[in-house]
Amino acid sequence: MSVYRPLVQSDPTRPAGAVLLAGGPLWFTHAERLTRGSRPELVTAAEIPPEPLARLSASRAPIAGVTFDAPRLMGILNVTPDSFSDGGLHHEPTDALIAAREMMERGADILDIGGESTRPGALEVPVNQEIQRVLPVIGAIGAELSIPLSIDTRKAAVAEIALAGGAALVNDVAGFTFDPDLAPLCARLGAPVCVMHALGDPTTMQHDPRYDDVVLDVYDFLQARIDALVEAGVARDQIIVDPGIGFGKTIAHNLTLLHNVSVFHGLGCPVLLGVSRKRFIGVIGHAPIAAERAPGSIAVGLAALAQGVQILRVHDVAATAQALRLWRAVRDNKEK
Ligand code: HH2
Repeated sequence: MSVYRPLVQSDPTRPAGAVLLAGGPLWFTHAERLTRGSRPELVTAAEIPPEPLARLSASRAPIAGVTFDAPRLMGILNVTPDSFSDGGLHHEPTDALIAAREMMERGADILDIGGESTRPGALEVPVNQEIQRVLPVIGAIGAELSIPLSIDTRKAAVAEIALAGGAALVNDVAGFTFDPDLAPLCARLGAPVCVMHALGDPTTMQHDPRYDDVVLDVYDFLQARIDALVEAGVARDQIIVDPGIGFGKTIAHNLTLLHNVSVFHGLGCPVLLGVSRKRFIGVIGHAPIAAERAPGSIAVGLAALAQGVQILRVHDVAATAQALRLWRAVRDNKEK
């Protein structure tokens, strides 16, 4: 089976035969056909079979009230003592609320609340402790701010309480493979989901990860998880996909996925990407301190947006939003 990586363009003047990517405004006339064990082949859009072409081009439905006619930012709010870059900063609901308000005012479209670090080597947090961390924060933000909240959890018990408390999306870094009750719960409650690829669990995932073909392996995993979620009753148009940068991946794996990221549009879902402050940014960008990795994170994020990625998950909302405004102004030759 082949998959198609659209070669995405953005100029307002489009040639005849250009196909809108995910409903526009980006478009493509050619794609790379990727097949296991073969070299990529350049094909025209007209050579892509109807089914994959329809998935590449269809508009994406809004999810949790967020539309995908423009790039969106998901602000990260970790309510953990040990997250790799913002651990311990937002432990108290009042601190989390201040951070949430600032992210919202500075350009976040959605906030992702997490009570369990999934950095490499992290240990599992007991359900009750995870709930005690996230629930007061979700309550405090929901009472004051009007912004969709995502719960970053692998566990049905945590998701259930977070959704009842006002969260609007379930973001599972284990791709709904950790807790068999999570997908049926989301289906029952009609909750949208973000399904991310990870190889192994956080405790061991960076111990020599290997792939047959990293792009196609991650693609096939996400395709299988979409099928399983739909089978469990989750609406297909309420699924976001994420290749899971840094989760069981070497730097070379991360770079290959990022270089080819537009291939994931072939899954027919909005694509979310989390590169913010991750280790490869520090290594390639010569920035050993995680909090100093905004420039590299933004550079990688903008490159992904140029390939049509719909949502960036970021720590540095204000800096990313500023970069995004300028990037779009120049791309579209328009001040606003
Ligand atoms: N990365 C992290 C956590 N959740 N969710 C999605 N969908 N995609 C990601 O890339 C992703 C994620 C890890 O980053 P962070 O939350 O900053 O750190 P920690 O896991 O240490 O809390």
